[in-house]
Amino acid sequence: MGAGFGGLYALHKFREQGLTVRVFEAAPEVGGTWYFNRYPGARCDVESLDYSYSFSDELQQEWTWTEKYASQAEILEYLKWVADKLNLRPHITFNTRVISAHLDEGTLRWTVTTDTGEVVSARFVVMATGPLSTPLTPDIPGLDSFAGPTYHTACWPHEDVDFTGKRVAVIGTGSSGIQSIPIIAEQAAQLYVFQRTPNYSVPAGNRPLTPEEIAHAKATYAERRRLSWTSGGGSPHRTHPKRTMEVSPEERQEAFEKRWALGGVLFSKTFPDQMTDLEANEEARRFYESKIRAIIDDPEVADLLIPDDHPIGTKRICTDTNYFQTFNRPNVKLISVRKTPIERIDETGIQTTDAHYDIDALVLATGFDAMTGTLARIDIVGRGGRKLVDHWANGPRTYLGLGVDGFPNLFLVSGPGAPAVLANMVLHAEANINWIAEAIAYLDKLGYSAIEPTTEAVDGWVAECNQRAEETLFPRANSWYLGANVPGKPRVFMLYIGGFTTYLDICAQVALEGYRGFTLVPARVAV
Ligand code: N01
Repeated sequence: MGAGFGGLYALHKFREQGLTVRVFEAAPEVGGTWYFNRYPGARCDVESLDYSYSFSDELQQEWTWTEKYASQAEILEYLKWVADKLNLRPHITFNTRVISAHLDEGTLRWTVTTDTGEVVSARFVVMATGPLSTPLTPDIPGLDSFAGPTYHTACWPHEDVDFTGKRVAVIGTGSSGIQSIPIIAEQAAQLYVFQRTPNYSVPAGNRPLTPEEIAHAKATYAERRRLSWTSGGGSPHRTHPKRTMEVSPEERQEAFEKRWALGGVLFSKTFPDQMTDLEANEEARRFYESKIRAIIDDPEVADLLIPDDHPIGTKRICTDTNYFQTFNRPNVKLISVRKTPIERIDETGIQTTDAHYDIDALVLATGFDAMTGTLARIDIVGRGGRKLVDHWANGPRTYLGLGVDGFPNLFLVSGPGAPAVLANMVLHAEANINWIAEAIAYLDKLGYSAIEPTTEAVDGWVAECNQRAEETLFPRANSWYLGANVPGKPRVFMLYIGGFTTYLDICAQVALEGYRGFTLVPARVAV
């Protein structure tokens, strides 16, 4: 399911292996998250040279990225190009959403039903549905009564939206809000930014790639990829070799400056202890604060924009272009929803506890029901008629982020319990799919019909993920990593935080030991 980075590679890989593959995609085009998230300013926060398929040298030699951080439009073009080049489209059914997947315990096959009424039977089901693919609309009274257009960043219209001369409100200041606000501010007559929690954001330092940089990268791609595959986060950059307080203040400052110049989210990995030691984190936070205060003219606005409720990096650091400068513009007003909460939305605008803001258009940059939201909206039923949503009622439970007990032959790509968004998502998807492909080949070679993690293995992995998270500062933030952005969602850290390369080693070792922690069902006793 899904024709984004994960689904496209899965289709290619499985087909190469001689399997019969069908891909269902809700959108009319490939791209997944990069098809839907086309809001103004949308671009990736991982460098384009790294955020691209590594499995084919031909692809990485032929495609040429134009900017350090690729725009949504360029990434979408890339994925369309890959789909055409690898002739993937004939196997993808577009405009089709899977509504259910039910296990037949007798045959251990899955019956998959779509919203177009198609029913298919599959031995394996691979959920490449993405961790951030179900947009979250806030439960604000009166939202539907607003008379003007309302846009969600994650399902932006495909025709141009022009805010010229308009009074616009943006609710939400996560990555999507922080990227779109500067562009909307350039167009709008008046922009109101409704911020609940201030976020850390580091300037991208985006720029065109020079022909020399591109030539060098292409000549040394193998090494760049090797560094990425053996890193903590799937990119070729390494943290400083020493801990934060082991170095002199001058060396520390220099290291932070260097990371700042690199731009964006990797600032949270300047030193190896930054996300585990509060004193180290505070050094990074202070450096950050001095940089941001220097950008913002009004110290009171700066006070509102600088987070004081969570350590830096415990929510994904945003990657922006001119975000903080935007608040120096005369046509931009920041409203702290913490100080003056939104009471309701009416026909003409937004009513807070102290004012009414008249607007012509409303932008919701309010995020996603992440990691589990999309899976929960598909009726997935495993052994004994048990629904995945019930199985996960207290939070998602997987083994290696790849499999679920009671759901044989159902695989997840970048699922809960994997590093997923804590790593470069393209390499992460490749790694998961390579593992799944090898597992299927192993089953077929040795005459097994199915693979399913044991409950014991799942319990162990959930405990491992929790323990790893507890050793870090991450649980101190009310982030979507913990489901904290969705009212009523169990507060569970949903990612494996032990590092990309460590995770890959564990997955490889499990396979090497004959799929330790999985039950393999011999074909003849599949009853
Ligand atoms: O969503 P978010 P996002 N009233 O959940 C606010 C990836 N991504 O779409 O923090 C008022 O981060 C909410 O406030 P609070 C990336 O992994 C990557 O921006 O809950 N405000 C928050 O400010 C990222 O982390 C890229 O208090 C409300 C905002 O809405 C992830 O996607 C670009 C509210 C939601 O922020 C999600 O990012 C974009 C309410 N009722 C996304 N409800 C790049 O690669 C919610 N909010 C650069």
